[in-house]
Amino acid sequence: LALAAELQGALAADDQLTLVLQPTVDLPTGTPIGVEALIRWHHPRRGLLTPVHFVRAVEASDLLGQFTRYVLDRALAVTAELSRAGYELPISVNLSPRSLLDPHLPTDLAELLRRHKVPAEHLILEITETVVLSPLRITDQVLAELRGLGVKFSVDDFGTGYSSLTFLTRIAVDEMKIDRTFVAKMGESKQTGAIVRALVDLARRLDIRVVAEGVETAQQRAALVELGCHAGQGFHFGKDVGENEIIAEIERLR
Ligand code: G
Ligand code: G
Ligand code: MN
Ligand code: NA
Repeated sequence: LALAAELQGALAADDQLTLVLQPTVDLPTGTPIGVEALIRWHHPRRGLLTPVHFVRAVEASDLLGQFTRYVLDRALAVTAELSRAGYELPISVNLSPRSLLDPHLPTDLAELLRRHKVPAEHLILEITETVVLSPLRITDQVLAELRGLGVKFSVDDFGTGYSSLTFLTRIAVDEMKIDRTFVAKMGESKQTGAIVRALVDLARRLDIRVVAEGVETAQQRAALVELGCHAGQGFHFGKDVGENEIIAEIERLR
């Protein structure tokens, strides 16, 4: 059976598709300021699958809408749970660019936010720059409606595509995430160091939050703080944990 066909069963099964969660922290203090949701598929035969193994197939199938709603539903449930535990932390959800061609997404998302009683500002939609590649009116319409709900937008993996700068003019973005390939090399390569410096500077001039992905060492953290980078995410602070471990993880980081 093709992966996309098996996804139908996984969406119904409820225990096959789960989220792992990774905190985002305030870089100078290390205090948690948010949580990113990442999908995992516990496939009955193939074992644990990460997004690289199946998201492309989902995007090409007619199950993308259902999949996207499933992830949003589950992520908002986590946020509501954190809120009940006393932690008002926004959740970041990765959206497939093609979801922005779905004209029903904004109304369905509004309903999910209501159902989970999560304020729209506590949802950050992470979009990779490839969205820019579909300069369609429908995408702009969906983006505008989502923005109208009050949800936030983040440009993910910033710097790896070729339309980054255009993207920043296309919608009002609230956050830029510097791709972890830059963070990994910033200490060794003068060129990469200059790029990270310029990206942090750009974000600050645009008055948006800048998050460094893949912070693995104290040196990287210190260098990023020095450059004025607001936030970070990475193994230096904590790796991703399961849905029932996230409260303990937030408490550990506080
Ligand atoms: O968790 P992992 O490192 O394997 O994630 C790799 C990438 O997969 C992420 O950077 C993100 O772009 C994508 N991803 C993770 N979760 C989701 C999801 O729920 N939906 C979509 N469309 N992409 C996701
Ligand atoms: O594309 P996106 O940045 O959303 O992908 C998130 C992925 O990055 C997750 O799969 C997560 O496991 C991985 N990740 C998170 N922190 C680190 C890190 O410090 N180093 C590396 N190599 N990967 C990380
Ligand atoms: Mn992401
Ligand atoms: Na990403």
